[in-house]
Amino acid sequence: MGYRILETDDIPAYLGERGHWEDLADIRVREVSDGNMNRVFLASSADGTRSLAVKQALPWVRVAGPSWPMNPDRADAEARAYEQVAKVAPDKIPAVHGYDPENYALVMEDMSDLEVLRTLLNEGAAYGPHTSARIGEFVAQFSFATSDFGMPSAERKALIAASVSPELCKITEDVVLSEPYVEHEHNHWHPGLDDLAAAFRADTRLRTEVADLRHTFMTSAQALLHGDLHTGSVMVGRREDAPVVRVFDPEFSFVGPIGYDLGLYWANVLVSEERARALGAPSDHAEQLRLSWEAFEAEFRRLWPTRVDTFFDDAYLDRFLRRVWTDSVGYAGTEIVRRIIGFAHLTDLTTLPDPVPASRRALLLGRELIVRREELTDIEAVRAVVESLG
Ligand code: SR1
Ligand code: MG
Repeated sequence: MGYRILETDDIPAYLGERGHWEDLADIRVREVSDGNMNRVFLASSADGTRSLAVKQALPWVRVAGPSWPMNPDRADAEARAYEQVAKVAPDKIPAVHGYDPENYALVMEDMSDLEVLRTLLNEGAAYGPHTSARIGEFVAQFSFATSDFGMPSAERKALIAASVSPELCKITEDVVLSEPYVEHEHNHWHPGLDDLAAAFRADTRLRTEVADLRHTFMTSAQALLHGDLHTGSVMVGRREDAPVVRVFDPEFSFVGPIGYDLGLYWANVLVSEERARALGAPSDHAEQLRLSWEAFEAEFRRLWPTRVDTFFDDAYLDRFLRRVWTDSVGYAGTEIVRRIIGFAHLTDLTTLPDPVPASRRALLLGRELIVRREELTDIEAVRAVVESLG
């Protein structure tokens, strides 16, 4: 790919060259790469008063290595998503100090005073009253602004064209929206799930419903998405004694169905609930779908009077939100299933003393959400499915 792949020792000079750091003698760097795809470095001054994060996309999937090449222009998608969110919800993303498209590197706010939501949940923390509401608002603000309701038609068409992200979308179309339902070398699962994995591959009704969700993902250009909004893409904490929620890592961003973002969050919430249940830990997890949906809907409705095209009337808003709800339920199901029998699993389940009972419940829940999404028309209906799992 002919660009400079940064190592820890390169970061001081790199930050100096890019004008982000002057005193290069006073800089400490450590690599904190954690996700599946990229490298992240933290640079800080010796007294800790200054710090920055540098994130670089590699020309392959980080956890797989060069055997799984991947276009680093996913960093362009990430920078573009941050640019759009910064216009409408700057308090919900890290500050971006600069993007270097030649080296696919972002220089951003250091968020190491915050914690990854998944990490906290795995340690037994509650969500608290703010996190899911902020996520719902985030999805509403970002999606409204980049939809045909928030953006003039010509500008929207330009955004759609600029945001086409074939390789990253193909990952999702494969690892989330097809591979778990067929034989594929990427798939793996706990031997205690052999029967369910086989049953899912043989389940023609399930396959057709996943095909429908996959086609919607491929064709429904509703709004610019985060594209991978799981609990590992959210950081939480407190600053100046106020709760802070930051969504990060939008490299899978593209113009797609809004329900994909909400659904991914819901899936990860529901899996975290299964972890808490398996450990017998009291939790507020069961409240989180409601909190996120109510905040999403309230914010979308609050923005509606500002829409740029008033041919879309109030009755259409109701219809549109119902469609987003139904898509969200379905995509939540696909995200749960792929995280248990597909390529990339969740530590929520894999670190349980016995992952099998919770994984079985989650798989069955995922299937119900996919195949019954049209009839699960409200929170109570989804909760009834969760509680019916026994
Ligand atoms: C090959 S990438 C597998 C998963 O990691 C990313 O975080 C996305 O969730 C993707 O589906
Ligand atoms: Mg990620």
